[in-house]
Amino acid sequence: MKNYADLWLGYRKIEDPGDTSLLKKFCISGVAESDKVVVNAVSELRTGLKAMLGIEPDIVFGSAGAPVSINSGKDMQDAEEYTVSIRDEGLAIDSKSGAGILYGVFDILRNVACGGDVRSIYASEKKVRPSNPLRMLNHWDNMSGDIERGYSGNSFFFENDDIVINERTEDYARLIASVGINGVVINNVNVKNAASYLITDRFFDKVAKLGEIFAGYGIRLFLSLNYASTIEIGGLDSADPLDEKVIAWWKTKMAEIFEKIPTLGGFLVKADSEGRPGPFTYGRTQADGANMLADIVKEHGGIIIWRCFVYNCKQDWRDRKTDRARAGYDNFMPMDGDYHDNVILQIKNGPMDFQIREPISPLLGGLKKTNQMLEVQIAQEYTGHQIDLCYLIPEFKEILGFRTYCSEDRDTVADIISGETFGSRFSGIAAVTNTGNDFNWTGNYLAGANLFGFGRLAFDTELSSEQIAEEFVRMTISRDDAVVKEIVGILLPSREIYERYTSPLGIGWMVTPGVHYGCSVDGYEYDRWGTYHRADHLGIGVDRSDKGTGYAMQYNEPNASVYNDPEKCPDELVLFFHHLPYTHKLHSGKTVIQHIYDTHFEGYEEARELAKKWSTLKGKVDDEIFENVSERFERQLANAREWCDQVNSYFFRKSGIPDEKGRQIW
Ligand code: GCV
Repeated sequence: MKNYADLWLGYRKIEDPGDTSLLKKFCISGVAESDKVVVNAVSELRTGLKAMLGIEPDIVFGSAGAPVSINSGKDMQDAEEYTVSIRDEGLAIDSKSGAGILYGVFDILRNVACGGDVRSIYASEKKVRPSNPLRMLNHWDNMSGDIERGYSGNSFFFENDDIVINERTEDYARLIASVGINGVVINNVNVKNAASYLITDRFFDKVAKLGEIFAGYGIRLFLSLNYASTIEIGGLDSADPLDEKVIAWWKTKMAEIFEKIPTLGGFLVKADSEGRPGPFTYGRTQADGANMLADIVKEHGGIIIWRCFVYNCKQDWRDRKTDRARAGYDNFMPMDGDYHDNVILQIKNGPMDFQIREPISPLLGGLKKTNQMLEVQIAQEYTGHQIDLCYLIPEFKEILGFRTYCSEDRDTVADIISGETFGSRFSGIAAVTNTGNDFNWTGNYLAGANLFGFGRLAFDTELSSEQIAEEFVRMTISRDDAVVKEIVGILLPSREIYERYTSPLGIGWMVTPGVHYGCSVDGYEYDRWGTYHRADHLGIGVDRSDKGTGYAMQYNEPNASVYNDPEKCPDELVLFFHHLPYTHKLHSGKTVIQHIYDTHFEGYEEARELAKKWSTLKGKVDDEIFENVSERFERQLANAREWCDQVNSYFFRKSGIPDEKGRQIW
């Protein structure tokens, strides 16, 4: 008996399946039968159909093309395309790669599991090409076994400074491949303990084994790297990217690493940020650092994913022109075009740090000559720690749909990261993942919707939040239409509800310092001199207009002008960009202060409604799931109450303006 849940690969039996004749015969073409990914795909098809329908299908193979080796670029994305069609009263799956066949299999199994009518779904040939070349999960798992910003137990990769490989490892690969993930970084970007660096002889065999398991599901393994490894483990006194000794050390090291771990895709690097070493120490640029490593890994087919989360966490906020939000753009824009072609810059969705509402980073659409990747976070660091429900897919849809005005057409974030806008070979999307070794993988069962949804959306950015939620519920919890409707109805508004009882109008950061759960209105940990929100008795918000920090001007027009003007700026971001009197009228017609009061009271009530809806599902969903989510809702309500009371009383006391609806403010 496994000590973890199957989640959406549970393949529950279908009692009344209707016409299943097409599912008895399959023809797989374009690939070799012996390809490891194809072998896994066939095994999955058999397992799924047997469990759901009791069918043991005939599977034949058509002609095979030349084998495709897994890589991280556009050519892989092309090879991952698959078609499913009806042929000779059976189903045919065609692709140029094993991964494509695997995705075709999961397409069919998903439709069966969701209760779809296979005959009509595949009546005309279904051709699917992933929207993004790279679709990655970033683990912030430490070798000790704990997870930075982990809310669902410990790591299932590491324990006591060693690597764990067991049945769960393979099932994890299956789970994430089933939603289209094709890259995974297994260790934290904060690579700290030199004694347990994964790029040392001590770990090569096990990392290679992990790489093979992932490769069997079309997933490439990546590692986070300590930029100063030359010093930490190399015995050198420098990590200067232009120093010949440093370059020589990396050349030898990389040759060894790629020889020992042949499936490795490359590295993810956090440099010059939050205490991590980087090229700035040597007066070099981020491009110098990234290019040095990229040039060396190139001959091994590797890529360097370099994070743009570079800011000075020790900045002196008393200087009102200094602004953390500006840092990404200020540090990376001047070198647009300097990054070599196997470097990808990985950019957090917002300029700060995964707050519940931020504008889109101006680097996305600012950079025009550089490979770009979007980084989002499904680990709910600032969005409720997988205690509070926060279905993030609607937020990701907004991010992807944002028009950057970086070109005449195809200018959305989705267009840019797909590689289409600028014709990039390497691009894509990564999520800081929300998994751990809890029985249900994500702490809260419903947080599984973010893991499932991230993968589905990364694979097909056109899918709606609703469709993704519905698939998740049908595959993971219940096929009963009424139950599905209820749970989808709980998931969909949860992000906006969370926003309402926490941070209004884009203000952010009012969380308990360090922990990032629970309300602390003045809690921004990096400003020892004041408050992040800059509230006084007259007003609130950060002036990022051209009269303030100038951040608004980092956007392309017309976005810059819209954000720069409080009259044009969308309400939900207005305090991110402007310092405004509490009496300022929003587009909604409400004053800022009344908006704060209303959203907090409403948010709390809406959270209560969600919990109430969930309570009606007792006996209609598995008890384990029911109890897990109920217990989380109980904690969420206490948290929401606390937020509502603290925020409202804080701003009532600051502003002296009563709630126009006369509600009790504590
Ligand atoms: C992995 C935030 C988090 C850190 C995280 C960092 C990052 O600051 O609080 O835990 O470090 O982002 O993205 O590198």
